Amino acid sequence: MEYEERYLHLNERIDVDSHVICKYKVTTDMKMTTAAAAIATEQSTGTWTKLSTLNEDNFLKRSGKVTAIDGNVATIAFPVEDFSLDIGGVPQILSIIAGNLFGLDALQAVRLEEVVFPKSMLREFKGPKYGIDGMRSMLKRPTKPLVGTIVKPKIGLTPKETAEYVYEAGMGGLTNGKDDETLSNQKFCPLIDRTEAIADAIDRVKSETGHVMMHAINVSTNGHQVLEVAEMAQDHGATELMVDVLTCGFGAIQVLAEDPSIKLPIHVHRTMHGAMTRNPEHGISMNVFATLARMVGGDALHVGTFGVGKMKGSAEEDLANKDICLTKNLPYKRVMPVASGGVHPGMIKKLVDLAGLDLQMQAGGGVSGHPGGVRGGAKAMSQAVDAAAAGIELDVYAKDHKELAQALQKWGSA
Ligand code: CAP
Ligand code: MG
Repeated sequence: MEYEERYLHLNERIDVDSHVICKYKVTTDMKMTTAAAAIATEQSTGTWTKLSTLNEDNFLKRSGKVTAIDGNVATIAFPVEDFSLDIGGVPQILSIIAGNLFGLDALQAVRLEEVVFPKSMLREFKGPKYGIDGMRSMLKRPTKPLVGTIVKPKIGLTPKETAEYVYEAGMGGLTNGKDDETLSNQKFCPLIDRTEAIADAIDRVKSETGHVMMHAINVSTNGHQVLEVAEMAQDHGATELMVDVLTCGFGAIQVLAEDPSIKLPIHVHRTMHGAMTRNPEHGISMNVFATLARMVGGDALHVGTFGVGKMKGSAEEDLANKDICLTKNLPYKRVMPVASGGVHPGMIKKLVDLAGLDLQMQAGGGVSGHPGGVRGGAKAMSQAVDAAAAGIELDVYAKDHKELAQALQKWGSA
């Protein structure tokens, strides 16, 4: 490759305050230095050949630098001035750190494993409005894991049926409910009718028992509509909003988190992430998406089930996602990590042992598939969380808790 050696800055000290530093795992027949230089040039100043227009000054200032090669992992530092946050934002960040490089024919596969932003760039984002502490305080739940459900079936229930589900879930002790990612404003369950009915159900739970819960209304939509739809949901009594971050884009979260008219926490769903995160050799690691989701202001984020539930993932990978939600290295409120996907009461102790108490457990089928119905399932989930938070084995706790015993009998324990 022409110019290859000029992109190599191995063993040089790179100023971490003026670069975005990315690690790429590369599968290639080429020398790793050549492959890494190909990524650095494609994603910064260059293209595939020497250019008459690339002068010494802009080359030195603007080009990505390969700063380390460790086995098949290349570290590339991109100058902070290559990024345009006022106009461009996260879409432009992604098109540098995770853009054309995935299609380079010379690489069989490449995966963006990690990104570290300099403080100056992090300061341009505000992070979550509420995060873990804000959500805990709204829900009057200072230490135990939050415990929630996804209304199932995913689609098909009417607003009244959906609200009845949420009411039963609240009466069974759940702190959180949420729409599923494919529920929007279909004729069988219009968003306004559903939002109002659910708000009423949540009020009924509160007035009958004092128990507080929230339910995230899915406001995922086109870019030009998201603020309007979120305001509409809020005006009709929504207590939380949900956005599918990868189908809508990170800007959808940012506009809701930063707009002063929106007062609700934002639950970040990651539907479609498997297309990019699942292949260990190619794509984008979930921890990159978690970093961006926290920067733009998500309050709760799906991080996986630590290798326990129905979706592909591992304890190691999902703990790394959770760490991004909590790390003090990012100057924002902490994001509530959400464990969802095939969760049922028998998994809760294992999830808490693996990931701790700052977690939102969430079960759809694991609540509404319970023999005692939604209320029975909600009670079983709540009992499992209580047991796990107190360090008690589920089978021991189940001796005095009928609903948990029924759940363990139906689904076993992890
Ligand atoms: C869980 C869920 C979530 C998945 C997505 C579902 O339902 O609502 O969308 O958790 O996975 O539809 O599958 P169940 P992830 O509890 O019934 O499985 O959080 O890994 O993106
Ligand atoms: Mg779902």
